[in-house]
Amino acid sequence: MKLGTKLIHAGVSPDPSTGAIMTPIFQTSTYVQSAPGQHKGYEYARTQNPTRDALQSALAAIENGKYGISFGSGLAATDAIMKLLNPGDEVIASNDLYGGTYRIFTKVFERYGIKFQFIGMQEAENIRSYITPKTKLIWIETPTNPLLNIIDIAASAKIAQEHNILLCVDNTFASPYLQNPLDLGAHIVVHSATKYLGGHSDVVHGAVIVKDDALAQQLYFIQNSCGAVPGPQDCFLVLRGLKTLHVRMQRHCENGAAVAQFLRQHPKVDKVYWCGFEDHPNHHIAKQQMKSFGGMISFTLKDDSQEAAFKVLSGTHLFSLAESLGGVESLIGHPASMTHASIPREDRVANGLVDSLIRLSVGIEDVEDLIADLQKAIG
Ligand code: P1T
Repeated sequence: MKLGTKLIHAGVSPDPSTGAIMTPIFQTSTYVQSAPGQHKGYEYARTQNPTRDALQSALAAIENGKYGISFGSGLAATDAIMKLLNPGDEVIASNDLYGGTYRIFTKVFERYGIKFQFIGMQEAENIRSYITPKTKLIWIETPTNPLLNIIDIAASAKIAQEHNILLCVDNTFASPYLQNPLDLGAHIVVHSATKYLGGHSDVVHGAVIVKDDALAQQLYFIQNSCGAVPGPQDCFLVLRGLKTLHVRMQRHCENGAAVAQFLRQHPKVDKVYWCGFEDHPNHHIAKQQMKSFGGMISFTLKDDSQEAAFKVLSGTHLFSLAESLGGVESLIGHPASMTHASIPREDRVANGLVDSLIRLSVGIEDVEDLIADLQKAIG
């Protein structure tokens, strides 16, 4: 079955009691048993919920995995994956990544004795020199947030497999419409479903997808034991969002391409970060592993003062100044003070995330209006 059909049908079937085509929101904390131990497969709602079950099955299907495990946020999903590790274990992570991911790694899990190395992975072979006998996990985002670097998933997976290390890919920026990391050899896919999967800026949600039975059992155990589960209404919203992911992503990609080209020819714009440009350092890898190039773009102005960047950030109307991404409406953000403020400035700047960087999540409005909005703000 192809992705568009899976997005609409996977995991859902008419409600047996009424025929309702939409999966009901099972807003309940518990389930009645007819005698101790005699129940319909549901005992307590932290452990199981039918709305969550439908979503988890759909998530597994659209990432070509076997198991989907849902969480209350993308970071709760990350938290669960990190709990697969033990004190003393080491993680190699890409040096450009969501600030909240950096924060949970360095401020929470380092305290529990896990060691992190943040490295450039544009050359996947670079990973090899950081592997030690204690390395248990390689963590990548691709495209990265916010600099849109591309990391070769298949090459990273090969290195991980050779050393018996888990490879986790945060697929939030690409979504399963653009790439399926499990098909390229990754062991774990994680999503902030708050973004493209939900797609309407109305829910916070996280997802983990795996193929391996034992890994899935460990993750379900952590989901239930630690309890960072999503509510049924949020599961319903993500399930509904999924149904249009392919249609939305197609437009995000078209609009992203047009906005990237517009910015690139603008005389006041300096660098434009978008993996669809032929001269993007890893464009050839993006072309291999992605179906198209997405709607996330970052850029700087030739006037690299904070004042000039702030003028653009507060000068758009259709692009709303806000954290987050992947919704139908366009957003503009300032990573240094917003989404990536938790990364120390010297580390940020060393990796290219300068104070004047502006990030766009290009929505699915009419692109002529979006370009006019940017034109007005940039001047
Ligand atoms: O916000 P939450 O659902 O907990 O997801 C965290 C997360 C994980 N991974 C990536 C790649 C992300 O971009 C995020 C959240 N990012 C933003 C809020 C942002 O504006 O970049």
